[in-house]
Amino acid sequence: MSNNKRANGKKPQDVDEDDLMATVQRIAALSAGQEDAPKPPPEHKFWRTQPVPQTHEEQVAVEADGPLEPNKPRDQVRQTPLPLPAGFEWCEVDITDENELDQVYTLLFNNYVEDTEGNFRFGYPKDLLTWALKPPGWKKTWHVGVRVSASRKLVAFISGIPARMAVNKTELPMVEINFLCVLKKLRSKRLAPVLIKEITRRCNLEGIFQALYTAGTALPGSVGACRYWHRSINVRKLVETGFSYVPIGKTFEQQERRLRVGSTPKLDGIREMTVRDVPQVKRGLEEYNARFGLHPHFSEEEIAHWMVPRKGVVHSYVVENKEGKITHFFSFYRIPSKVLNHPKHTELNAAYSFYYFYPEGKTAIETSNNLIELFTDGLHFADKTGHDVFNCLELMENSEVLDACKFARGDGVLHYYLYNWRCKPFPGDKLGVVLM
Ligand code: MYA
Repeated sequence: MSNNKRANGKKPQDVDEDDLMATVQRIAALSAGQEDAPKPPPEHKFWRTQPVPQTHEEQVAVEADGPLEPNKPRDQVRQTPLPLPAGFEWCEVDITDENELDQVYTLLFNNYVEDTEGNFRFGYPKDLLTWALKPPGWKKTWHVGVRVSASRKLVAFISGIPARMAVNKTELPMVEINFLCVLKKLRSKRLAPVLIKEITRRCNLEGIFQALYTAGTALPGSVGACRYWHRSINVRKLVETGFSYVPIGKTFEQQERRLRVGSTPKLDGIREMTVRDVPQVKRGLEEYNARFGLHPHFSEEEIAHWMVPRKGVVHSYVVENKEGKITHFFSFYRIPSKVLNHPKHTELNAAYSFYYFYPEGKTAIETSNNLIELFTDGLHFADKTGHDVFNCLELMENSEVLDACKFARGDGVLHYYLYNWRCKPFPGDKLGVVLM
């Protein structure tokens, strides 16, 4: 969601006037000597000390993949937590405890990622947090919080979960880092680097030296960047909240008609995935994902965790042919966003494209049509399960369906990063991994 919605509620005809005003103000500032040439790039006091390629040039020039720093034996890893400012202390958050889960939920609900205009903020529900933070092999030591010693209030959080990742066919045990969050009041005090160093230490202690993470922010070491695309479903709500607008020259009714989602699925026999489908879905994904430069390897246990439907969290569908073979698989997960300061709407229900596979056709067009059919049914199910918008990133083969399925280009870009692993950056269609 962050920075990725299309417009801030302006009618399109307002845009030119605003742009003109901004230009006039900029010229005035320039002539008054208040603003000069482009700002210098950020110094990255923290990131320049970390094992990530420092510049894009360095990254594209990589000749051989590999770690930037060697693994350390356990006894050479710092054994004690990093120091925190007086009055704060580390904690391991127990996600299985309803009260502690609630504290993480509340911290994120009030402080996590917002769009650039501050109209929407991700509101990860508790059942989604449980799903995202407790995959097979999860570790409590990787759910790291900072509390105020006196009040016990949770004021910062960072999490890691284990994953096996293939990078240009090299299989690596990694940690996926997510949900880095610092209370708004404690921002810009260099707490984020401390959280990152502490989770690095905890991962190193478990013998993990590589990480995968994504961020809306451009930082050193990006291995790929993908734009967000949005497929409106509940057009009225999206327009009313300012998430999208009616294009110039179109009426609201025309826009609504154009974006109406099919009331029945297209693919014969498409149904919800069940636990019995796990082995076939694992095989299908393994085969399909192999075409990407960066992709996960899921065990059966992980497929059961990540893909078997959980109401309101993750939705997965399969097509099984007459011989009992699963030929198609499609999944999406749900992240609602809090609508900030709106008189009528409080929540926007967004579906996010997750993993899929489908049969290749005899021609490129046939193949592309098969994928379009699959996404079309995905949109149908997203609508049936109450989602207002379907979002996807321009990765995997998603660009094949964007026009045909009436997606609109978002403002936001998501950057992918690898920690302590040197490789050339990937174009979007070579990225085969989705984080929450
Ligand atoms: S991405 C989601 C991030 N969360 C949010 O956007 C929520 C709202 N924002 C906040 O809570 C704060 O603004 C955060 C920064 C916490 C983001 N990833 O403490 P500071 C660098 C990495 O004064 P604050 C997600 O969860 C920044 O460039 N670094 O800043 C994945 C600067 O360093 P440098 C970031 O605003 C997280 C320094 O922090 C990010 O108060 C992956 C400033 O610190 C960011 N998203 O707090 C983490 N934002 O001076 C990396 C800012 O060098 C994991 N910064 O430019 C690395 C792998 C670790 C494990 C390795 C194991 C082997």
